[in-house]
Amino acid sequence: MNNMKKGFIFDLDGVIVDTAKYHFLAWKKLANSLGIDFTKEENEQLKGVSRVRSLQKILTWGNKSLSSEEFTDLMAKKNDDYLGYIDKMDASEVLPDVHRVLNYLKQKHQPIALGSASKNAKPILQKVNLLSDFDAIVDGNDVSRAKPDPEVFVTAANLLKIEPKECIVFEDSVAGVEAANVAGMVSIGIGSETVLGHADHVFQDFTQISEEFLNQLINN
Ligand code: B16
Ligand code: MG
Repeated sequence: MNNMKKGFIFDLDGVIVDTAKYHFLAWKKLANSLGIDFTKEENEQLKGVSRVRSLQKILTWGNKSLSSEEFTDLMAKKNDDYLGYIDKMDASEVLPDVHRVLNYLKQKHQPIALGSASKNAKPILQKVNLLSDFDAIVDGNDVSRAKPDPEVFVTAANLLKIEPKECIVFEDSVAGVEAANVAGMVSIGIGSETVLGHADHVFQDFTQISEEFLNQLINN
């Protein structure tokens, strides 16, 4: 049976494009300027969480407190630095086999949404030429509660008019997999099994995701 419709929701950073590495570079530079350092492991906690929450975490790690003015200035500084990387992006930065998976789902008439914490999601999709591939886009400008709260994915499901339990989420972050699980959706971790062991399925990247597996998701 191929006439069933599921809601396929994709995270952006670290799933569609490897902007996670740019967030890391920009946060690291900012933290270092404050005399704070953090590890790759700690960086996992910054993935999928909002800009505000990320800076709060970094300040906690460095045992530092700032005035609200300084806090706002630093967030702007980090974003400017990050946008410098984004500006140079083009379609070649779409991660391997993302086009194949999106095209297959489209061919099977499956609704597709973006569910990202990033306030820069739309300009990034535009840069890599994927803006028109999504039936719905929910990003950091549309939600008030950051992952692991499920708001971003539940909002995407509503826009697609698909029940949350009929939705499948592709996520690279600990917080995002947790959000999908809380929403009652099928969670697919993209990355390492060690980090994303709480997902229903984990794949290193989209090259590992077969059409057979996608058919199972559609038909189950
Ligand atoms: P921005 P995702 C998230 O995007 C990133 O993983 C996270 O590292 C970042 O802090 C957050 O977006 C906010 O991004 O500063 O661009 O608004 O993974 O949910 O697509
Ligand atoms: Mg992500």
